[in-house]
Amino acid sequence: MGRLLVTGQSGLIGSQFKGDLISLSSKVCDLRDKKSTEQVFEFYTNTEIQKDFTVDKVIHCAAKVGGLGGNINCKGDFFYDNIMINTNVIEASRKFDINKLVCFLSTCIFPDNIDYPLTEKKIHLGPPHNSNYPYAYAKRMADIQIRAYREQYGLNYVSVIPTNVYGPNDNFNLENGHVLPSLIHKCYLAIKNNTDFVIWGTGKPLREFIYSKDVAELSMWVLENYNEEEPIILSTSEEISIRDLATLIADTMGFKNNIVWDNSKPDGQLRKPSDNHKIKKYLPNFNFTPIEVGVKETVDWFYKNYETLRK
Ligand code: NAP
Ligand code: GFB
Repeated sequence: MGRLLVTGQSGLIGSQFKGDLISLSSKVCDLRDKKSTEQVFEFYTNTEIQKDFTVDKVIHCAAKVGGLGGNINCKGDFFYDNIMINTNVIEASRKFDINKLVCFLSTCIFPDNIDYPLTEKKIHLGPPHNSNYPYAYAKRMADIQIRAYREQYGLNYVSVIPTNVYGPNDNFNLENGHVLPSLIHKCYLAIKNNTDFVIWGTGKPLREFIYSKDVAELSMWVLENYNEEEPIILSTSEEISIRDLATLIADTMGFKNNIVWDNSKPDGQLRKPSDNHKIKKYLPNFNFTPIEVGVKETVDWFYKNYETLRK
């Protein structure tokens, strides 16, 4: 039984995989570089070097990731980095006999105009939202590469499709971060500086949030048990408006001043409701962490790690 290698292990989701595993981050290897990627895979799968501890399973979390602002401002980087990282990791996994690979997609890669809810079969049925099409198409190509490698090489490589994810060790950057960590950071500064809590857009958009710890637990189940060509959605299927999310964060952090809306900032995609029947079919008793609990734990982590966290 070989070892597990996790790419992107220093990130929000990757850091939730614990135990005896090989951890990769960009400081260890730039996965945009084919040669460096293959050198790392060769090293961890070489029996002469690793003896009985060679790697034969990979959870692939590494990616250039960001919120609405980050995607809008760096469209070229979001395409190039993600198409290179995914192509190199999936090819290196094939070349060095990795038996099982779990690749991370995202519900924002689905078509923007389509009948809701989003189901696994709808991934390629139309263009994604304009705010993140480069990221979305790069991720869709990972799905294509995996389907092609399953057909030609009979490889048991699979993909998961989480909704918006949040939790400890997220990116709390005010420009490029996702909405939930950005609002926690903004609320902290509004309390500290006794100012208004400024939220982008109208507050009308709806999002589904899943806790990073749940994503890691579900992905470990997928690694050990899921063998289908079709990706699988990881979702609570519970939508919350950005307005209600802002209120939840304000209440959790004890903010008492005004919440104001900056309509000069984009709303992005109005909603992307997903259908979680497939994962629920396999794991009918899985208890998703309620958002109130996850937000409280993330806020506590934020205060404890403010000096060193990404911001
Ligand atoms: P994250 O916190 O931004 O972490 C990204 C990870 O990728 C970090 O470990 C980073 O390493 C690594 N990385 C970035 N560029 C790299 C490169 N060129 N070479 C090697 N490693 C590189 O991301 P996340 O939120 O955990 O996302 C994990 C996966 O889930 C991604 O595939 C993402 O697309 C997907 N996803 C995320 C969400 C979400 O809401 N966050 C939702 C759906 C799907 P360094 O720390 O060294 O930079
Ligand atoms: O998480 P987020 O940035 O990205 O959420 P998406 C954006 C929603 O939150 C928009 C509102 O409706 C924004 O108007 N919002 C309000 C804010 N205040 C803020 C704020 O201070 N910062 C941010 N970031 N948003 C992303 C994709 O879409 O979903 C990524 O662009 C990725 O590629 C991610 O897939 C999961 O949910 O709109």
